[in-house]
Amino acid sequence: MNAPIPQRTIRSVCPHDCPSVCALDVDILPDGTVGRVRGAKDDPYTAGVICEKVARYAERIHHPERLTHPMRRTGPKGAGQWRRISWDEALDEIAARFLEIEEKHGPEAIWPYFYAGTMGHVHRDGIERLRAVRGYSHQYDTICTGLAWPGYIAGTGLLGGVNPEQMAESDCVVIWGTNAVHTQVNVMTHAMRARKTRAAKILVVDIYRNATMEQADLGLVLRPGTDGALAVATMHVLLRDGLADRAYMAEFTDFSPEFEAHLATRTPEWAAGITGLTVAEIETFAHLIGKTPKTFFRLGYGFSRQTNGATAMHAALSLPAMLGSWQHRGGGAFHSNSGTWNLDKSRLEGTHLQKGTPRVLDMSEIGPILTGNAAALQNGAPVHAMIVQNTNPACVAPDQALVRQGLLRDDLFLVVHEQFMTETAELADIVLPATMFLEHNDYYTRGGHTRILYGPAVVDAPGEARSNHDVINALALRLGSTDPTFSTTDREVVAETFARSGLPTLEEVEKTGFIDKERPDDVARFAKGFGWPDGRYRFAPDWDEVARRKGYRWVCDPSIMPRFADHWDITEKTDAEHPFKLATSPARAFLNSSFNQTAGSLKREGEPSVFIHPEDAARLAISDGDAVTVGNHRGQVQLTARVFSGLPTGTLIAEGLHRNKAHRGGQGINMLTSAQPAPPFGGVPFHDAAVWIRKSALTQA
Ligand SMILES: Nc1nc2c(c(=O)[nH]1)N[C@H]1C(S)=C(S)[C@@H](COP(=O)(O)OP(=O)(O)OC[C@H]3O[C@@H](n4cnc5c(=O)[nH]c(N)nc54)[C@H](O)[C@@H]3O)O[C@H]1N2
Ligand SMILES: Nc1nc2c(c(=O)[nH]1)N[C@H]1C(S)=C(S)[C@@H](COP(=O)(O)OP(=O)(O)OC[C@H]3O[C@@H](n4cnc5c(=O)[nH]c(N)nc54)[C@H](O)[C@@H]3O)O[C@H]1N2
Ligand code: SF4
Ligand SMILES: [Mo]
Repeated sequence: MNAPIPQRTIRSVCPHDCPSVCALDVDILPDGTVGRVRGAKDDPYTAGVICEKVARYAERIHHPERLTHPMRRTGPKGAGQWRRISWDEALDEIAARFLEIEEKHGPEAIWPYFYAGTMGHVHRDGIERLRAVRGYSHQYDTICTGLAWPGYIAGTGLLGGVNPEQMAESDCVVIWGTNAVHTQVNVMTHAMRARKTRAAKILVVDIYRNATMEQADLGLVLRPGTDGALAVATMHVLLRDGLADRAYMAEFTDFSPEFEAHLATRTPEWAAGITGLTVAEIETFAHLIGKTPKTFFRLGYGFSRQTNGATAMHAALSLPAMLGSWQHRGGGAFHSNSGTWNLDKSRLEGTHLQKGTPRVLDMSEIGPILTGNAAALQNGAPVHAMIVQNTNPACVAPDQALVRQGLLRDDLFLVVHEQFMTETAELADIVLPATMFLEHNDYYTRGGHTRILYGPAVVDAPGEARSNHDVINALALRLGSTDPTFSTTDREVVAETFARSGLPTLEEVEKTGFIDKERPDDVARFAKGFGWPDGRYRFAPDWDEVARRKGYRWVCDPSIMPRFADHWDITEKTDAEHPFKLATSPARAFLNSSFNQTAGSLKREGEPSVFIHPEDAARLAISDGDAVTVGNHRGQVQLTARVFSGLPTGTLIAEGLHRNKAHRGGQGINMLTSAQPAPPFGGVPFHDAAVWIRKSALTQA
């Protein structure tokens, strides 16, 4: 008998789409399987803490429903009838069909589609090489960051902020529109340190009393989509009560008499009418942040998932500029550091291979695109084939009815490379099994912090699962490309990207697992000026310049944008038929649609449900636990009512992306959300849907 291999612990990185990007210590058991997963104690941001869903990763990586071999559908689309095929058979058919479609309809009829199932750059972005070398349609990445990022850049000129570890040195941490306890638990670690060591106050701004607000000293629960009003009324109070830092504004911002006159009209009384907050709440908030120099604004994605989300982000970000919070250690703002990496990914993404200048299709408009919406298709030809990696649009994309209808088209050849039989994979012609992060090599940038981390392959992939990189290589070779990039290993691409970007060698990085890209503190807090030619923060954004710099494209008439930081009243309106606003806030134990098939997560989340205020429930004769239907002109969804006083009347909250089939009736929450690109540059208002709610009929399928 062979001597058993001793258990070992390896350093890795959480690959999921979460700003924390935790450094992990993973136990590899003697039989080569994954045991316990812990947060690395010696990583200053992770600090030994990870979320419960990843702590239970063994459940996910060794899940009995992992896909293990390629399959071809044998029945009608979506019927669930499959035949196991070999990789050669699968790749041959895909290549043949792609070539046939290129020939008949042109390369733009093929649309590779991906998102951030893994945040490893090689296995996430490497699909761009295939797109480039064949001249396939491009993807406009809007689904997550399309509203938040432009809103932030409009103010600072750069997507970066103060090292979030400095929250621990703050006297007041404002957690705005992020349910950090659910979505990036490490924010709480550093905020709580400030409370413990400095008696710092924790303020939370959200649309319901979520798990993060439960931990706050002051919680502001406002109506969805009204954050801009809170922000400008707060600025009104700061100016009125002598709490604005006029010297800072004179040196570092474009503050002007016109902006001051504009704010004079944005009274707390005006904002109270819009936000549903009281004047006293707005004034308390203004006084607390106004009298605390070390105030740290942790701005999340949640409040940007409103139709006016870009302007709301800009308005909230304008508070630290008026207060001069950026001047003080422990003060300032942070949303994402994704604008600070300066990596050369030209080989990884195959920029050198680009053939022609194909159209760029908006990923969030996948429903309208696949159902022939001419504007969404940019008046071009229909899409006839897709290869999908790292995303599950049939669950996560807006206007699910259209997404499903489109993916079911008989004249769409759909290839889905997945770890699980997701809603999207169920509709495929060919399904390919994918590896997980501990089964391939990749590097990861930490949007919510300052490090680049490396995660090596340490366990065997199940069955015949192959990595994204290997599948793209194999396909490109079959399609006739001879470029050496398609003969590389994932490790080689990591090493090459580090080298091109002037980073330490991969061998060097492997010793610790990370590279620290922390910028000098004065740079991070814009002490030498903001990212505009005049170095001034912009209360009056130049959205055109934002678009030019970042390659965004306008989806509205630029002249309709508010001139200054403001509340922009363009969210979806309630009416007699749709008297409620629904937000689809994140669940704690799911990550988008990932983990919604693991036992521990399912146990915690229970059945798909919706929070409703007791007064609304009473009026509609809805009791806690009742089956309810929520609907609008886009579709209907079955949920279970949870009567809860922690949200405003007229607001509904459904947490999480449960599996579509977990809902009675089989339709997921995105039946209700809109795929209409939100101004100025696109993006999805996931938390902004006008709906009705009623008790479901008693007869349930
Ligand atoms: N457990 C878990 N973790 C996750 C995810 C998950 O689904 N589950 N998703 C991951 C991904 S991809 C991302 S991008 C991040 C996102 O993480 P966050 O930055 O936290 O953003 P959201 O998840 O959209 O929503 C955060 C909060 O915004 C609130 N909100 C909605 N509308 C408004 C509004 O108008 N104003 C205010 N003030 N608040 C509002 C919601 O109720 C919610 O509590 O989290 C990542 N981490
Ligand atoms: N209603 C509503 N909808 C939302 C949101 C919301 O708040 N409300 N949030 C939105 C946001 S912020 C985002 S970012 C999107 C995200 O949506 P998605 O990017 O679709 O995220 P996930 O649902 O986690 O799906 C990722 C998929 O990738 C697969 N995967 C993971 N790693 C790999 C890999 O290495 N290779 C391959 N081939 N596959 C892999 C996983 O199994 C999973 O099925 O969802 C959006 N949808
Ligand atoms: S999902 Fe987020 S909090 Fe959880 S381990 Fe991954 S990076 Fe950390
Ligand atoms: Mo996201």
